[in-house]
Order: sequence, then structure tokens, then C-alpha cells
Amino acid sequence: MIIGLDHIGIAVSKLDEALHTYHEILGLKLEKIEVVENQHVRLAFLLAGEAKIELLEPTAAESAVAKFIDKKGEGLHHIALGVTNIEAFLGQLKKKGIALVDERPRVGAEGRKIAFLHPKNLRNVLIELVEC
Ligand code: CMX
Repeated sequence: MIIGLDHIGIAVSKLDEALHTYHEILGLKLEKIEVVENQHVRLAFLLAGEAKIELLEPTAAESAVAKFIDKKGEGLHHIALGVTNIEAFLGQLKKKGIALVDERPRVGAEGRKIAFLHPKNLRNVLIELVEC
């Protein structure tokens, strides 16, 4: 069911400053900037071959990304895997004992269905599933 790596999320305090480094200096092509209200983030997608890099700036103190930056500082936040049937895959993972942050998918960036798996079963890595 997993198609491949969709993107890597990086938590940043100031999106414009991070874009200066990743886009203008490193030269990664900027695909889009988008606000995802239900996640309280403003994000930018940069193209990196078949996968993307997602820079995530919190837009509210209650944002999971704001909590992450307060605790750990800026840096790698999550890995997103593309999947074909997100509901079915979440059901399979739940049966196998994987803790889900989202029991059902929600709408993420680009209007796609997304769901997060809790890092506690995954060697402290937050994994996002994205339906492709
Ligand atoms: N990677 C690894 N571990 C993480 C983590 C991350 N990104 N975020 C939190 N954790 C860890 C914390 O360090 C903490 O570990 P300990 O218990 O060992 O201290 C534990 O998870 C709980 O963290 P917390 O700060 O108390 O936060 P919550 O329990 O309130 O929430 C989590 C944790 C993962 C459920 C929450 O951050 C979440 O729901 N994340 C998914 C939503 C999200 O990140 N949205 C933004 C992305 C936008 C997008 O790409 O569309």
C-alpha cells in the first residue's frame, strides 16, 4: 500500500528566513506556499526529485509544530509516506497495534487526505500518511 516517500517535514520558526536558505541559497525549486488552517501551519513545498521538502511554520501557539519547536527547536519534524487507500491502511495498522494520532484521515495540504501515526511505536519518528 505504500507507494513511496512523499515529503519530509521540517519545523521552522520563520518560513521566510527558512525559504531564503532552502530556496535561494540551496536552490531547491519552490512549488507552493499554503496555509493549512486545521493544522495551524503555513507551509512551503520545495521539489527534491521524486519527493518534496515541506517547511512548516506554526501560525498559532496551539499548533503541534509550535509545541515541537518549543521543546526541541527547529529541525526534522516528520516523514510523509504516500499510500493508495489511507482508510484501509489505517485499519490494518490499528489492528497491528500501531498508535494512531488520527483514527480517520483529515484534509491536509493540497486538499489531500492525511493521517499521522504516533511516534511512540515508530522509534520516535512522526510518520504522516498521504493518500496519493
Ligand atoms: N517527532 C518525534 N516525536 C515527537 C514529535 C515529532 N514531530 N512531536 C512530538 N513528539 C513526541 C514528544 O517529544 C513527546 O515525547 P515524550 O513523551 O517522550 O516527551 C511525545 O511525542 C508527546 O509530545 P507532546 O509535545 O506532549 O505533544 P502531544 O502529545 O500533544 O502531541 C503528537 C504529539 C505527535 C500527537 C502531535 O504533535 C501531533 O498530533 N502531530 C501531528 C500533527 C502535526 O504535526 N501537524 C503538523 C504537520 C502539518 C502537515 O504536514 O500537514
